Amino acid sequence: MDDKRQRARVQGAWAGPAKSASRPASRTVLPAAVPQRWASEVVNPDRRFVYEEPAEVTRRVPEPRVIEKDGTHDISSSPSGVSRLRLFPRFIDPKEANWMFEQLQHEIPWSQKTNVGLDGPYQEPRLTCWFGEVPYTYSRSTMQPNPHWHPLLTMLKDRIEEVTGHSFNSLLCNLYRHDKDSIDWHSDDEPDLGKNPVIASLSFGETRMFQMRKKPPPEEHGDYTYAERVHVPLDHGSLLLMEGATQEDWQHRVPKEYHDRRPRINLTFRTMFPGGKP
Ligand SMILES: O=C(O)CCC(=O)C(=O)O
Repeated sequence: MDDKRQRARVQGAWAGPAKSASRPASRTVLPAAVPQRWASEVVNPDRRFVYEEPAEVTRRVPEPRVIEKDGTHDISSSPSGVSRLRLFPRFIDPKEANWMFEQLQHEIPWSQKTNVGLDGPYQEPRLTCWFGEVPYTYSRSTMQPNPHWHPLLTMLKDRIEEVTGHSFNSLLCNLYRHDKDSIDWHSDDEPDLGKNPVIASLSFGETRMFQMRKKPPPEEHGDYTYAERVHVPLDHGSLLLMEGATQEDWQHRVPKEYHDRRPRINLTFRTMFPGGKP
């Protein structure tokens, strides 16, 4: 068990006047099972056991807030600003989404990227493809510029820009081949994305859980045990927008699953400002 929770103990105190101080004990007849040494408490209604919950017990791991409904959801507010999600569960009609998924799966030049971690190089547990005029570096490995947008991707970008009012110049595509493909906790906060980037995330195929956790305050020393959490199931054809301070104040991931999952494609449209945001 977690050390902090193990230390939590039930504690309390006897309230009301002491045995000798108050009125005489009533003549209540005690059930035979009540031991004599408890008698004064049982017969004297002024002496109740008051449960005092220790501070550590009140600190519960919060249940995740599940967001499934269409609309704008402000998930936090801090000196960095409001962290805002906008969910469009049926942004693409399911029938249209079916043929789009097939095209994207077969026509995008997917590959497996090698990142560099503290223990050396490792392959990402998913396939990716980058579109944009500038390179994209994360996890100490760079994706080269690729201006050859597939026409379907250009059409989707235009549709998203029209509906959301935001414009995008780059796209990271992710293909989760099965339940063991995933993306680990991170924020989209690379310097070229500028402050408060808007990320538009469009999903096709199998529903996977998009999980978020709030970055802990300094006194937690990087411990996320009690961090606020948000879960958003991302279905076939759904669009999720992350806006405001979401990347500064939150992390997100798509975890591995323990049951079979069919493939899923996720397109994350962004705007890169290589020389800094104007
Ligand atoms: O697959 C997803 O929904 C999330 C992808 C993601 O976090 C990313 O590309 O940075």
